Amino acid sequence: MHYLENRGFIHPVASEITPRRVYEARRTLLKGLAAGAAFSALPALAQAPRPGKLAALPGAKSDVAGALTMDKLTPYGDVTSYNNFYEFGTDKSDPAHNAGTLKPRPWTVTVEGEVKKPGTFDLDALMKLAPLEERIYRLRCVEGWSMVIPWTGFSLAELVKHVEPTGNAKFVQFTTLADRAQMPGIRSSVLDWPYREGLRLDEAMHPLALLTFGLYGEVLPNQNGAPVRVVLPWKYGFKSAKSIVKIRFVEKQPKTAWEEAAPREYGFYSNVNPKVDHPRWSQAGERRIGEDGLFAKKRPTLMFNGYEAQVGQLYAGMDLARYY
Ligand SMILES: Nc1nc2c(c(=O)[nH]1)N[C@H]1C(S)=C(S)[C@@H](COP(=O)(O)O)O[C@H]1N2
Ligand SMILES: [Mo]
Repeated sequence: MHYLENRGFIHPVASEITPRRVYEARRTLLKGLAAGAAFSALPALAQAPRPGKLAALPGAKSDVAGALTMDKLTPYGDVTSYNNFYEFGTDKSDPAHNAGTLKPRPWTVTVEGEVKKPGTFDLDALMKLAPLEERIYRLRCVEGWSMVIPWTGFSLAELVKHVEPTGNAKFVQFTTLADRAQMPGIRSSVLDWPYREGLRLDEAMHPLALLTFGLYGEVLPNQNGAPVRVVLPWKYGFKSAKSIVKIRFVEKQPKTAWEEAAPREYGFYSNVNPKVDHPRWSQAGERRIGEDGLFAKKRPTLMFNGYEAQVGQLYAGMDLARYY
């Protein structure tokens, strides 16, 4: 597979992982000091897992995302060590350190509300609803950094069609796990738990919206939202809810956890838009994790994160400054 170069050596012996990664990190640091150059924005943690450790997932390559497969992949070590998953703490390194307590199996996802076929899916049943595909998507965090990740899953639309929304279903709400026993970050009141997100029904039906079970050809690492999350590449990263336990079809636009926390800063739509700034910072540019150093000039952020040709029609005629 073409991302092998990013995966380093395959199936390392366990004892070799940490010393080698520590060594590499130290070497990078020394090189940076010697040259007076900017370091790689975020050095990977020695503890980060690497491919070969988790169960493999099949998935035929899909180019539903089109041209963006030209982007260089973000190294696995960065994808799995620099995370936002506040249920495990608010520092970028917290999820990789703390998410070992998450139990991704057994797991169920309950589908309810305005559907003809509500029910509770066991994870394996859910994964069998459609063939798994591998899709390379960019993920652009609202904080101004981005990654390029090979995800495994299938279009959320497959699940939506399966449960048959009623005529009253206009929106979809996602609720994620909030279990104090598994998630140390729940003790903090940084957000009102559980983490909730939402989409308009037509957004949820868009083929780019991915119900995601894996990355880099393996099941999702806990810190990336095991065992099931969504990935919505044209929206800011926080819309891509991790560790989903409930999907509810509703008539009225549901409130999201981020809207409740800071309504002026985080709207329901949260489409990536370089022309609409966050109240406290510009959204015009971004830093690609693993590629752009801390002091490098930011690269321009693209409308809808580069997926405008695919999703622009969903928002035709809407004032995107008002519906941010
Ligand atoms: N349940 C839950 N989902 C979440 C978050 C979170 O804190 N809790 N953070 C979001 C944010 S802000 C981002 S940028 C992405 C990060 O996904 P990644 O760590 O897999 O790159 O997850 C999103 N999903
Ligand atoms: Mo984010």
